Amino acid sequence: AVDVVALGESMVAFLPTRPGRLADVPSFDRSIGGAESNVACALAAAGHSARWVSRVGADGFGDHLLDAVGGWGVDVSAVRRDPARPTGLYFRTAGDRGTDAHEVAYYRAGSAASVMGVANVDLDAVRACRVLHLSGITAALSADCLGLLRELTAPRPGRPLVSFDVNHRPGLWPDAAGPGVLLELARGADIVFVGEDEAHGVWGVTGGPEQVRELLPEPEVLVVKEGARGATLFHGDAPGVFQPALAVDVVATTGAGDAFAAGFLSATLRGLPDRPRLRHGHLWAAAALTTPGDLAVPPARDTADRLAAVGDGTWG
Ligand code: KDG
Repeated sequence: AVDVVALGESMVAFLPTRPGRLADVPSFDRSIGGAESNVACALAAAGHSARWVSRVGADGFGDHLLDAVGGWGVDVSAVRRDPARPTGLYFRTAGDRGTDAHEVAYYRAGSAASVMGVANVDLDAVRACRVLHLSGITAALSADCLGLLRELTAPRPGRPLVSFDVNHRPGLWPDAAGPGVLLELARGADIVFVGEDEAHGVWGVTGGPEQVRELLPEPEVLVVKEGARGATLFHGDAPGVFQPALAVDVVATTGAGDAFAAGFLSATLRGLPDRPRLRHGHLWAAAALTTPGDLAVPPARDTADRLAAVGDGTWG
């Protein structure tokens, strides 16, 4: 069994060569994106064994995704090629400072990954891991994709630890089902990541992290991310543990949540206690926040361990 399996759609991403509206940007640089493969790539770069499970088209963009994700050291042998459907793409714009409001244009409806389901995914390859990482993006892609997530989050003897990043993407949901479905899936997971703002937007939670925990008491571990401020971890019945984030000069926020999840899961795989798990999440997120693309090489393990061990005064 590998340490981690991440299942979800990845896309060839086109990042703007200059700030501006989608209507005006003249050229884009090719990159890759995909919340779940971002997590797999970061974990593989840090020395964990990681497998990405998905579908891509039998096209050049599919070749590129396999090369690029495989190039991070991730096992892509369970990714299936679809001769009839294309690889998904997306284009992103940036504001003047890179971090300002940006537009995202997806070209992924009817993509190879959008037809993933229990019938065409190698479930043994998905389950043969210590941690299975999923996200709410997949739930929005199609009824088959949602069925697959329901199957993977259902209770089952010997199930790997299921990690679920809510990742609510309002533009992807074809109807009003998102909030209920995301809550149901999160309740079936062992480790859940959700932004405080996200919980406000999707579930109408009005209070802080404690209110999110009240709505989601089931997962053994719930991490409520409070943006640049920090994150609160709830573990079992214990009160929440708040850990401030690092103050960094943000270059691009895309992929920071994935990096946080990867850092947290790395520490989880290593059996580290809760506060270092949060600190590794923040350290890996800091690397992604200061990098333009969706993906960043995580800090080296000894460096991260040293930084995670410094006193509360420095962190807080
Ligand atoms: O978390 C980053 C992702 O949002 C990005 O890589 C693209 O997977 C993506 C999506 O569906 O938005």
